[in-house]
Amino acid sequence: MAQTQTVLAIDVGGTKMLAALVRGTEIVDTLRMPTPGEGDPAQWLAALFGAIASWRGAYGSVGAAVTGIVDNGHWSALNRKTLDIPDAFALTETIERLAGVPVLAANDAHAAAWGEYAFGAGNREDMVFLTISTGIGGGIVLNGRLLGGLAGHFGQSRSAEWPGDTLEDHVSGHWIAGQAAPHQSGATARDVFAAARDGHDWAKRTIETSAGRTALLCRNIQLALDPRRIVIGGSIGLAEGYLAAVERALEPVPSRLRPSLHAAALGENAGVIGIADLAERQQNLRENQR
Ligand code: BMX
Repeated sequence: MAQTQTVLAIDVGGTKMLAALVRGTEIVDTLRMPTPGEGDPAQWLAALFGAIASWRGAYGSVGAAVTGIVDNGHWSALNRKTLDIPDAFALTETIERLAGVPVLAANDAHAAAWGEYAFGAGNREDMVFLTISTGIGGGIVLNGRLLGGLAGHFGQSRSAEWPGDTLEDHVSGHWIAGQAAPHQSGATARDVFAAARDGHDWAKRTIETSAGRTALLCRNIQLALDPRRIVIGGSIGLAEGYLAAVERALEPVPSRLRPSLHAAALGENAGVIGIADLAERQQNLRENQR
């Protein structure tokens, strides 16, 4: 087994970008910055690599976990309200030019699913990962294999309840913040959780509504895939009280149909740890094929 290499892992979400030097499951160094609201992916990536220029030479490959769909190294948005990415952006080619080492790119929730499966709350059993964050992302690991492409993009689900919108438009961080507008202008999702803690009914109702819709999604995932576990992550999914609210909404469900929910053990590091492992596996495969 090749010696554990240091991988540069980046996680580009709708709200923040995280860069980490990862060795196995050890996070050697990290840097966080907001995902710029304007410009294009080339500018966002140049800004991130500029901020970690001092790490050059410390890593042998890059793993990129990104919100949106990644097809053959090209990056596109499924929901431009989560992050406005132009169609088929040349992601791996751009990062290889910036980093000068091989790159593996995958969807952020897929990467986090692998991280939780291999090293976290997934316990290396058939599992589904759900990130409730700026959007709703998901990853599926069945029989030890991470499904790719559109698999797990539960946030894009449609309903006659809101024609033209997606499920995440009525559950996730953007929606929660939007519900605060009549009560607290400019509030973020984090402010809504604080208002709920302070006893404001409008905030508690907002969180209960979001959690109830997440509970319904989990019930449908259970019927579709019957995973041993559903692991919940993301800034909303891991916010204080959210998972408990989802569990409360599931209490009336008969036990055989009720999903087994677990909080993501790796927290916000699930994506970087997962993509680092996937990138290292690909690097080892390349070296063994030489
Ligand atoms: C959206 C979609 C998914 C992503 C999910 C969570 C875009 C840009 N993203 O459903 O690919 O996994 O949001 O994204 O279409 P996050 O930014 O909240 O992590």
